[in-house]
Amino acid sequence: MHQAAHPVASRPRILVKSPHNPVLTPQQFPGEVMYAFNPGAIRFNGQYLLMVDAATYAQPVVLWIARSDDGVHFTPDPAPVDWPQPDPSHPEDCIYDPRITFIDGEYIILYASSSSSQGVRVGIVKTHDFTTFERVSIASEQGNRNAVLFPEKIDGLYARLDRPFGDPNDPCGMWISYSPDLVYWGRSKLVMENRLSLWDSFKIGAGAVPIKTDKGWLEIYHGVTNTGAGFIYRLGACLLDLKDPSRVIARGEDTILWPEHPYELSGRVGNVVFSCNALLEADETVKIYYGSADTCIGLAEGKLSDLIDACYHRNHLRIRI
Ligand code: BMA
Repeated sequence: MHQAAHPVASRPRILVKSPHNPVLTPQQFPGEVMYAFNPGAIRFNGQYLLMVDAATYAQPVVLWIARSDDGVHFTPDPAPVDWPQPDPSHPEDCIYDPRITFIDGEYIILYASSSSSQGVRVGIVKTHDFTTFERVSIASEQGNRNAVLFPEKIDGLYARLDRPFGDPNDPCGMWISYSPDLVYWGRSKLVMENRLSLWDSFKIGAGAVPIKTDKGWLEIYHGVTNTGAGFIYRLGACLLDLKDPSRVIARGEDTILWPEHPYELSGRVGNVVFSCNALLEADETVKIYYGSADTCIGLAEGKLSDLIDACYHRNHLRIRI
C-alpha cells in the first residue's frame, strides 16, 4: 500500500546511463593523460565533438577535443587544443570546464580561467572551426566559474549564468549577467540558491548550455551535498523564463543523475557526476556527456519531455522548513 502510493524507488529514471559507459577514458588519449572529464559538447560538421578537461602529467589541465560519428565511440585528436596565449592582465595557469555555445555563427567557449596569483575567473574564447581559437575576454572579477552562455540573445544582449563565490567552499548560488559584447557584463542578479533539505543543499552551479523549450529554458545544473566524508556532486533540472531567465519557473526537487557506479564513485575526486553540456537531438532525446569522478566521461540520455516534467516534480519525503 505504502509502496504503491509512493513508488519512488521503482519509478523510471529520467536519464538512462549508456551501457557503453564510460564512453571516454584517459587511456584512449595519445598523450600522457591521467584524467579526462567535464567536457563541453556540441554537434560540429556532422559529428559529436567533446572538448575535454585532460589532466596530464605535465600540466594541471589542457583542453583536448575528441570526435565521434555515433555519439558513443570517440577518437581524441592527436594533440590538445592550441589554446590562445593568456591575456597579459590575467596569467592563467589552468583552464577547465568549457561550455560551448553556438550563437550568431560563432562557437563561444566559456571556461574557468585559473591563475595562481589571481584566482578563478570566467574566460571567453571563440572559434569557427575548432582548430584555431581566439581570445575574447576575461569576463569576471576573481572568484567566478561555472559560466555558460545562452544560445540566443535576450533583449539584444548576450546572457550568461555563472557562479560568483568568495571562498569556493562557501555555499553559493547561480547568477545571471548580461553583456552587449561578451566583454562588459552587468545587470547581475541571483537566480537560484542551494536548498538546505535537498540534494543540492551546499552549493549549486550552472551546467549545460540552456535548451529553449516552449515551457522555458531548460537548465541542467549541478548541486553539491557536503558530507562528513566529502562532497557529493549530482545533477538536477530547472526551467527559467524565456524572456526573463532570472525568473525560475520550476525546479525539480529530485536529482536526475547521481554517482552510483565504480567509475563515478572513485577516481581523482570520487562521488562526482558533473556536466557542462546537454545536446538536444532531432528526435527530442537529450544527450548529456558528464564527468565521472573527475576521471572519465559517461553518457546519459533522456527525453526532453521527461526532463521538463522533472522540473515540476515534488518530493513527498522532503522536510519542508
Ligand atoms: C568543481 C569543479 C569541477 C569538478 C568538481 C568536482 O568545483 O572544479 O571541475 O569536477 O568541482 O571535483
